[in-house]
Amino acid sequence: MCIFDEKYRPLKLFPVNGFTCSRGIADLKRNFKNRVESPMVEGKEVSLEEALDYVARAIKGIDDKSKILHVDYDGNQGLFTWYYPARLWNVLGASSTDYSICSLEGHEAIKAVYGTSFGALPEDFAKFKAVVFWGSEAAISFIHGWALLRDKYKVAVDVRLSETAKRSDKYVIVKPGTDVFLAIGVLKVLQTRGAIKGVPNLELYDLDHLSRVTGVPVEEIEELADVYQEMRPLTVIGFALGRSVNGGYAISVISQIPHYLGIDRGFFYSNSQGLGIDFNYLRGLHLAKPSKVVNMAEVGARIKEFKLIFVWNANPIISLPGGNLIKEAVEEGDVTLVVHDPFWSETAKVANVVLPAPTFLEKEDVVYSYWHQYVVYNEPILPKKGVSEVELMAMLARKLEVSHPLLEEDPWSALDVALKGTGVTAEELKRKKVVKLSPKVEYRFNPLIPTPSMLEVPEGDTLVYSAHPNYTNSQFKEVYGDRTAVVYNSRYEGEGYLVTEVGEVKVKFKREQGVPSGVYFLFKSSLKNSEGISVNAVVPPKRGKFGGPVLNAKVRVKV
Ligand SMILES: Nc1nc2c(c(=O)[nH]1)N[C@H]1C(S)=C(S)[C@@H](COP(=O)(O)OP(=O)(O)OC[C@H]3O[C@@H](n4cnc5c(=O)[nH]c(N)nc54)[C@H](O)[C@@H]3O)O[C@H]1N2
Ligand SMILES: Nc1nc2c(c(=O)[nH]1)N[C@H]1C(S)=C(S)[C@@H](COP(=O)(O)OP(=O)(O)OC[C@H]3O[C@@H](n4cnc5c(=O)[nH]c(N)nc54)[C@H](O)[C@@H]3O)O[C@H]1N2
Ligand SMILES: [Mo]
Repeated sequence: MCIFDEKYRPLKLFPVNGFTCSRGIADLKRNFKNRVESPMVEGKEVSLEEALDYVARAIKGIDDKSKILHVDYDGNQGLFTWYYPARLWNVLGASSTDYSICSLEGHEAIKAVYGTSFGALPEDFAKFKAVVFWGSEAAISFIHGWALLRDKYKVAVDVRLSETAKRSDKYVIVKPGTDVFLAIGVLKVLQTRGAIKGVPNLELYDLDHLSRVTGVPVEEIEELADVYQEMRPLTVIGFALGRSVNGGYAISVISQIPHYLGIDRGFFYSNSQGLGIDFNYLRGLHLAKPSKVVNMAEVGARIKEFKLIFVWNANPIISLPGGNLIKEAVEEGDVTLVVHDPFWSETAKVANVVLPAPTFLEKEDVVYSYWHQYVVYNEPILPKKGVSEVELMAMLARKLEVSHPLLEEDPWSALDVALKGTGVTAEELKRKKVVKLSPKVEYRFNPLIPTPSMLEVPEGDTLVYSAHPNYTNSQFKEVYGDRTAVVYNSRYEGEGYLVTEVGEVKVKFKREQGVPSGVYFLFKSSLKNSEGISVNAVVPPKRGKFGGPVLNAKVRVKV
């Protein structure tokens, strides 16, 4: 392994600057563990031909193709791994998810204000004196951004004493789901001081009331306003916020603070949708659309609508609300589950058919970022195991005897078209291996301050999550161990249950300083309990105002 470690190093290029996280470091080691070595059908090793025949038969047997659902997410952010393969399913007229699980709520909320969710670029980070990490565990989840911001004055707004809060100059602890009220409080203080003007609806809110709802003393709201007024910080808006109650409105209001203060590109959420990469073209949506689109919070709850689920690049039994319902439907024989994964994920373990996928170290791909404008040509450095997503979908198309212009256009040609709006070509990327996109971003401004009747006042106990340094969601247990769910909180120790209106799940509770009363915190890398059931089994299929799943569920505890 040392040879690889010496030879393959993180790019020295800005803004990655030659270092990586504990997962990047472990990738070469992980590559040889827990791999799906051969295609499997109903627990038996078979040839790829046999497995594909089985899948093709199952697909042909379903007349109404909307009863086929493909579930794919971001296990690997390659354009050929994740996006392009959706073409086959769109050509077939299968159902798709809405790709909402991670960040849709925030994207839509910011777009409602600015027409784009594109914010500060790494190059912009340098010009700020200060930064507010709002619902962002950047010290863990965003280490390259964190490193660039090392010398800035830092403020964290979180529901608990996060790593980021501990390592910041100042922190504000807010009650879960009340960030929108805090952000309105900041605007109200600034407007009262005359530092900003023209913000609508602020007269509908009273500062003492905002303080009570958020649990943040009035002086602290004023101090946060001081930071905004005096230091004109960058605001890093965390994805976790979008999955909280009132999450979309919280993000839209937070994103408006820099605008009212006249801070240019003063927020960063995720720049992926403003880079100019035409993801819809890669997925073939210009010529073929899914027959039905299902919100990712509802896949479990709506499982009865489907006969076959095809999963790649995702681990939905663990990561989606009601993932346990997918598992139960497979076990009862109501649904055929096909999984394409390099590793024996929890979802692969219960599948009827498992197909081995190469890792990113073993295949050609093109990788982009949610943050910077570099696109990287990913070349294989290890012998390939299994069959790539692109190959797999082409083979399946042949077995199914479907042809369509979308399937005839090879991935590189499709990429070339998809990059049209970015200022680079696929040929240039292949030649230079790393290219910098030049996104054209246009901003407009539509003020969006919700009135009190548009908001929920959260009450009771709330589940919250965060990224763990050693895992990417459910990945990397091969290297860092398979941990089970521990719920950090202020009151309980030992075994017990999390209870919601959709059920209960057994977990371990652990008292932890820095987790306020009413907050139940888990690492999203260990959602699975000792019985193999994900905490998502009790997360109801609830959607936010902008369509994203609300994962920060209201819970009761039973011990
Ligand atoms: N309750 C709760 N649920 C959550 C969250 C939370 O905070 N709380 N977080 C949410 C978030 S932010 C996200 S992004 C989602 C993530 O949800 P998922 O995308 O389901 O998460 P991962 O655990 O990363 O699973 C990715 C799978 O892809 C596989 N994979 C890796 N590389 C490749 C490849 O090249 N090809 C193929 N075919 N497969 C590959 C991995 O082995 C793994 O099994 O989970 C969400 N779920
Ligand atoms: N090491 C590592 N890095 C990762 C990942 C990983 O799994 N591991 N996952 C990647 C992915 S898929 C994503 S989406 C990003 C996510 O990265 P972030 O956007 O940083 O989101 P989270 O890590 O989910 O949580 C951020 C913080 O939000 C806090 N929080 C929860 N609810 C609320 C609330 O209602 N209000 C406020 N103010 N704070 C709240 C949590 O306590 C936590 O400290 O990270 C990416 N980076
Ligand atoms: Mo995510």
